[in-house]
Amino acid sequence: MATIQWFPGHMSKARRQVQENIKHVDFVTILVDARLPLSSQNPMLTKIVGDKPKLLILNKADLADSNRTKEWRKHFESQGIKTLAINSKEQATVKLVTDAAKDLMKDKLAKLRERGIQKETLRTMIIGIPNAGKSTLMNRLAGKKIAVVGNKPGVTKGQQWLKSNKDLEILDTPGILWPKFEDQLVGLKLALTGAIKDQLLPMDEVTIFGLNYFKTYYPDRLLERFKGIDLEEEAPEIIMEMTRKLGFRDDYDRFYQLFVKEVRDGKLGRYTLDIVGEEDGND
Ligand SMILES: Nc1nc2c(ncn2[C@@H]2O[C@H](COP(=O)(O)OP(=O)(O)O)[C@@H](O)[C@H]2O)c(=O)[nH]1
Ligand SMILES: [Mg+2]
Repeated sequence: MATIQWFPGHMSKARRQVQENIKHVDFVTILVDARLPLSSQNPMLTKIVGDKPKLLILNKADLADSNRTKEWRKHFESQGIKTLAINSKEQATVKLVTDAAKDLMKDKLAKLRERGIQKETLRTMIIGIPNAGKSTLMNRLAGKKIAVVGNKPGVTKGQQWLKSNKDLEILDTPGILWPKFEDQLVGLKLALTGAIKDQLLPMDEVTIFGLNYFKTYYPDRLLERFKGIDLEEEAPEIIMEMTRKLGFRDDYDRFYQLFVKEVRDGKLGRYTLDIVGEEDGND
């Protein structure tokens, strides 16, 4: 779990680092949590990435509601953004990302070929907020052999290109950007999925938000997991009832911990907290 506290100084440093590294890549790999395709984006993403070709990856797709993932991909694609939904823990990811990269860059590569330039290897860097899965994806793409490709002039000293295969190389330092803070609802979503530290928001609020969300969109999951739950009741009553039924007496904190952990671990099934059309990006 990331422990970064973001202050304005850290933000501008993170932004500078990403923008410096972006100069050396052919395209940028933006990693978001598929459960939060908007809420887990950096609020200044468009400005930071600029004109570089982008591949928007919805990671942790194995934890997300697959129908909503489809809707989100359609939404982004309709804005001309190339997307992919993956589980970084799977080997199949390597081919998916490589193929998407080649597709994203096919016009550029064709133009280069016309001019007699045969460019084989595409270079990218992974950027995203903490916990999006940047390290997991990078390690997956680089494979066990972690073939170091050597320093490239201009890239910050000590940074290297990791070879995924003949078509793809990844900068070994992912760009870590800050999450959205201002919006209360976004904060609750980030907390419920574990994208931000638990200390940042009260667990009772996170639990109530989660309970209400599942009540509205996935009531069957609650009924199945918490037998005897009365969905007609308001969240605080449900919490009291369930805490007692689980034998926790009046230790509500214990219920919050349990509930939030189970939601994060997918014990209540796959879910997506952002809904297409309900909110805008705030770039
Ligand atoms: N289920 C699932 N978990 C993932 C996936 N990608 C990353 N994770 C988990 O998410 C957590 C954060 O991943 P990490 O790579 O450290 O994120 P980073 O902070 O962006 O580098 C870890 O517990 C990973 O195991 C994925 O595609 N599916
Ligand atoms: Mg990491």
